[in-house]
Amino acid sequence: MTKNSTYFVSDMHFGTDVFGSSVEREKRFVRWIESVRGNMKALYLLGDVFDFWFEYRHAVPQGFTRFLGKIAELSDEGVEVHYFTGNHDIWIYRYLPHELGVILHREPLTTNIDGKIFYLAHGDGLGDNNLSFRFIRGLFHNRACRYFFSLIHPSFGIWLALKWANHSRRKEFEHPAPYLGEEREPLVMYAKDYIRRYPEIDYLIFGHRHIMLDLMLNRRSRMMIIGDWLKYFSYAVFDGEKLALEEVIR
Ligand SMILES: [Mn+2]
Repeated sequence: MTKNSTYFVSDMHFGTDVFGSSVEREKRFVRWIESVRGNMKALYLLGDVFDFWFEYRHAVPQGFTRFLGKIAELSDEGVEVHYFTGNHDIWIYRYLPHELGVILHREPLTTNIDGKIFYLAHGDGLGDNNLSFRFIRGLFHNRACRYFFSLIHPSFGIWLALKWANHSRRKEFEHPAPYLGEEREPLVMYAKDYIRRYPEIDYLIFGHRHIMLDLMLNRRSRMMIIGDWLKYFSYAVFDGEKLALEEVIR
């Protein structure tokens, strides 16, 4: 079988058990990869793969063995794997690209896949003017903050980070932000504005919002928010002709 499909997936948040066992989600992810790898030519991980990740000079967080192994296997056999940082795993540097052979993206990417123009991004910070979110995002991207965090002993630093991440996960779980509709949802507004400036874009694909949305913006451009692996176990697939938003069955 020729490999002709490109897959997009995001927001697995591996490492958090707030929505059920992370290891179980990882096993399910690996089963899904196995079920589609026969026609997978490229895989785009669109951010928040890990609930928390930090690279110390000579150490990385424990866990994720099945996921990391499967990604390494894919890239070793020639599948192109792209890794976008999200807002939970921005501190990715040399280790994952070097160890797994993934192509790292810190910014949105416009790319041609089988003749169609795709705009790909995690989606955090796009069209969203929430001040406290922007402040925290700025802090996380600050080099000095990262440096000082790296000086804290990992046993304490990772514990602290996971505790905080779990706190925000729990908040999201209890009060999920509802879809605000086409006129008010920040990512939709952002996409509409973006295609006014770049009308050649065929597909805009985002993660981050933990909702499933498939929306025609005009006769040419279509946007998708591809859900997550906490509630939906969803992904998008482009077979060279059509783009579909799907949920994993088992
Ligand atoms: Mn997320």
